Amino acid sequence: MDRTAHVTDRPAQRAIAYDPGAEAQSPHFRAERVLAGNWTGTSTVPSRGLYPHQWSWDSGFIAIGLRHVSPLRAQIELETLLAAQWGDGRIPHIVFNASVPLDAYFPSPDFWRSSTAGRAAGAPRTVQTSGIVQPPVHALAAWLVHCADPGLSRARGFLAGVYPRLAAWHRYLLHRRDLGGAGLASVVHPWEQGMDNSPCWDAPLARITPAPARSFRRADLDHGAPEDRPTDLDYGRYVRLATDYRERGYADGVSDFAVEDPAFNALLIASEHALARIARELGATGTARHARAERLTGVLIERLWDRAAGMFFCRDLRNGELIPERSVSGLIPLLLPTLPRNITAALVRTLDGPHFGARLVPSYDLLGEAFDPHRYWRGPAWFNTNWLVERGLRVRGDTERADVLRDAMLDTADTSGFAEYVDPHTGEACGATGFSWTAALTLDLLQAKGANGAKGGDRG
Ligand code: 9WN
Repeated sequence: MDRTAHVTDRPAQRAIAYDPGAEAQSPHFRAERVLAGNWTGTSTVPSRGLYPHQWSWDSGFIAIGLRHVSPLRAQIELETLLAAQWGDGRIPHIVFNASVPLDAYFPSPDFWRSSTAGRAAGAPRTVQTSGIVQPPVHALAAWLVHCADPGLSRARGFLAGVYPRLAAWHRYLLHRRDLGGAGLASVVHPWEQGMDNSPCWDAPLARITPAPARSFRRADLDHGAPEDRPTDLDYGRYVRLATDYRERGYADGVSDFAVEDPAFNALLIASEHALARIARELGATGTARHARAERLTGVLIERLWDRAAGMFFCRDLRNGELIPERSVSGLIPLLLPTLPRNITAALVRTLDGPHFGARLVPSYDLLGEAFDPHRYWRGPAWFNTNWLVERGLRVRGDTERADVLRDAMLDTADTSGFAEYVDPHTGEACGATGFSWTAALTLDLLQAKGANGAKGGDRG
């Protein structure tokens, strides 16, 4: 695979040159423009100001949308990320761009010190990365990217190049991160699960002594309103956990924060199914991977399903208990093809009920004590999680609900200026605008809507 390729932003330039008048009016054009503006030549930043490097799960979602405008760029997006994989198989949550000033984002490369502190775990020597991970959406993304242009993919050997890396990534999660010993992967930092300040973390984080506020400088507040962002106390704890992990050489084992999360594991299982399809395309059978994914679905239910709540919860491995907080994470297993009918029916009831029934699916329980419609992952609706729920409904054949959610997402994404997150009731924009995965997933939904009309489709 060609990891050094630099491609220009041809699709967007073409669109501008061909039909500026009509195109400029379309959400497709505006979404494409966001991605063009955030493209660096080898990957896409989530947001020019707030997140000026490459993020792991962002790149997965970005590639899923980008495949409709440039399958080549979508392939390169994933290849660039995978080129920064560590020897132990982990895909770092941030790949730093060396040309961006250190103070543009915190924690910066001089905090993580990956090439020195991560040496024993096989961190790359030339590129600087963080030492933690993010949800494993990558194999699913790679498969969908392949399906968008199988000819190009085969000609470039895209799947053959990414397959060993994706397999090593899943091995890392299934072995080194099975801290609970039941087969599920655990996260050791709230940033790893991707929903940084979710109320699910309040209890496990309360045990962590925060790093003193004067020991670090947040860069996020230069770009975002403090009331939309995590608090200083949250940040103190994030810094403490990351520092301790770094001091252990990023070795996995006993950790003060260790949680089994439903969305993280559902994405791992969905990606394991995708890896089976990739293996098949490459000439193997893939049967063992499908079987493993099915087995893991059973473990997910055994470990994290809460019948009374009608959804999945997180499990805190420090005390072995379920965390009784309703997060959108607990609805995302709807994606899984082998979930029993009674569980999917309960999840759909929960989705429609008072805890989650809004214009867009909120990140957290509308009735929860900690609910805040504007603060980051404590209530606002995010487009990646809504896309996953929409896909789950579609997988179940629930076309009507999926169409309603899709249309609300499309409308809100465009009118909010492709916001990072929005008020789940009003759609009011929060955080950054021109956010890459919001634009990318808009393109994916528009494509499906265009291709399949009101019926939708599986976009595979
Ligand atoms: C920390 C990039 C990332 C997303 C996360 C989101 C936010 C970072 C931050 O931005 O996290 O990784 O600085 O707040 O919570 O899901 O991947 O868009």
